[in-house]
Amino acid sequence: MAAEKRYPVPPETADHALLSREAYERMYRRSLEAPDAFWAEQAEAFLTWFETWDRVSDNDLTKGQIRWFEGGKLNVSYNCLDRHLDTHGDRNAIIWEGDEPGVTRHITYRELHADVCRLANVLKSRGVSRGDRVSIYMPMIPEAVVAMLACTRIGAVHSIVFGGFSPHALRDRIVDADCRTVITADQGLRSGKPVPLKENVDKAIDGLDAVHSVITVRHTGNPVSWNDARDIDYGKALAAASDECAPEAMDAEDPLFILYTSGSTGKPKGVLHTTGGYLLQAAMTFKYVFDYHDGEVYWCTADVGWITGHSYIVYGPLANGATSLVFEGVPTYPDAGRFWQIIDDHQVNIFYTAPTAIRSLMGQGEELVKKHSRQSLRVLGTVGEPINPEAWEWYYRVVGDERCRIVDTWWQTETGAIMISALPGAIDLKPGSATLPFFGVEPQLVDNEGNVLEGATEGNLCLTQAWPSMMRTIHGDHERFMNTYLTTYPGKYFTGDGARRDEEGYYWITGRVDDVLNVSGHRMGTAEIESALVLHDAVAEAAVVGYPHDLKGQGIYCYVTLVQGTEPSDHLEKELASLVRSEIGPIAKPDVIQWAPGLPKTRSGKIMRRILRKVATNELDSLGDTSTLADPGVVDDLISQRANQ
Ligand code: 6R9
Repeated sequence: MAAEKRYPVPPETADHALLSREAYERMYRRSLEAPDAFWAEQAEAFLTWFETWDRVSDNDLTKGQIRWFEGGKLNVSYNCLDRHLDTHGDRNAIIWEGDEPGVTRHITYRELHADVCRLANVLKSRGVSRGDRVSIYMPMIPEAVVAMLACTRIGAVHSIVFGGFSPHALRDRIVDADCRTVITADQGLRSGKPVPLKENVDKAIDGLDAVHSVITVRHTGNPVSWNDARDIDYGKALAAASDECAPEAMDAEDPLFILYTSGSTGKPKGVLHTTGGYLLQAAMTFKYVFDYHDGEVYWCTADVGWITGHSYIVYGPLANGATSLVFEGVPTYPDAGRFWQIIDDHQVNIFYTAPTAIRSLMGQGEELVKKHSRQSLRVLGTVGEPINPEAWEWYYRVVGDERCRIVDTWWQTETGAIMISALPGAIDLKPGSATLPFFGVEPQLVDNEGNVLEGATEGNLCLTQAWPSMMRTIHGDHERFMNTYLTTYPGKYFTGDGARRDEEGYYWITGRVDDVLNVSGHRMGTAEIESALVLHDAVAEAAVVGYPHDLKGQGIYCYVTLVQGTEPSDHLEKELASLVRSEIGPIAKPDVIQWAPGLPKTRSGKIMRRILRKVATNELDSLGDTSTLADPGVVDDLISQRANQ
């Protein structure tokens, strides 16, 4: 292996940063040696509590019991809004940049607070109260943030569904979480094209009588169908509502939100996060990982439909009183210089995006970047998938002018907050490595039998200690929570990722070791895509694997076996692609559909995905042992079929 590149912390960065190397090491040690004392101090420092907790932690991973700050009372919207009003009520909480360049809005903390109270009152007037679930299906507009915070104000539990999901996927999530209220917009906008959100909601809740209220923001203003008994116009309702609403005092362990994410089997899981621990760790990681200094402008390009949007567009930044930029559009509209234009227009200091965006913009050349100044930038972050060193170097050299620190942040929907990342003033960078664990995080690498691997090595990534923002359960299915995360290696949380650790203890995430794909930073279960494909009458069986894709990180490769007597055709291929689109959404569109006369199976009928992955990547010399196959001839057919396609 070539010598690893290293970018030490420049002395001037270290001088200006919140945490030095020495402070990081001291705090990290304390977080593991005296976790309760450490987290109690942080909880005091970062959050405002109405009442203090009875006990800092009460965890037992073998039972799937995770409790932090129980008995402590607080309110998330109070922490994100009210407590900032005296000192910086007139600071922008949100700078909104619309899909169309030049369309912007600035919303101060005071204004956001007033709208959150108004919407909270509207929700109350519809009978929504503590513990009720509310589905949010919105474009990236400030009202999405208002909707989230209004739920937290009254103790309702939000369940955000990404606006790119299909009506079918939305319906499943509404039903699973038993949401009776939906907050949406008439339409979203992406690259000038409308996204029919209200129409999708109407389809999703058709026949679901339990849904009593659909609150719709007029965003594009285009006509949408309306049901007076159920539909509420957001603008009109807020105009008539009071801007005062006392925050509910929630227990630290009361549910805050449910967010669905894909696993290796079955339907998406409703990951449940609770109030105190989640908010604490979102706030604390935001401040330290991005080295946030009071008054800076911060921009995360994620969507609030993903965990990154929850923790690092809304809760982390607002709990710190920061200005968070919310962007409705896409990186390439009207051209691939849009990000850099926005950074200059709004003088963004901290920028957080995904490797897939970096790779696609890298392909457009340096000119589009260089024509914008980007002088305001100080810290650059990445998240969502491993970043290849070439993309890292480009981000560092071209976007950051070799001046900005890069934080490659590894974490998951389930972890709630960043777990492994550099800290700008404390940790030397190595391109492609997420570097070192955050406070309270004790990573461990284990082999497939669960043996703990020491020193420089590679293995399955586990976390041994519970942390405050850890998911508490899967909504409605605690057993599945245990089986997915806590029983593979008993007593530890298993991440589903593989990782390498080098001599200096730096972590290099190698990607998923289970049947979860990561396509452009979006998580998808192979099983979900397979279930969609087999809904087609012509399909007997389907198996889906990932393969390396230059831009998306991974592409979706589908093997499809047709029922007897059905012939493959381009038409059928299109039908299958559109079936997946309507079942899940455009993000799950197959990249390759290969017709397979049969699938490689063991004698017990288990599909051997290892072989399918090899065929997909054309690594035919290393198919491995095929002797356990029920019918080894299947593999030859797949290989010749692949060559003919
Ligand atoms: C935050 C988020 C989680 C999965 C995770 C891993 C991959 C995320 C990464 C990364 C390498 C990083 N992942 N960040 N891999 N380096 N910096 O993305 O949550 O959507 O739940 O995905 O994403 O495979 O297990 P989520």
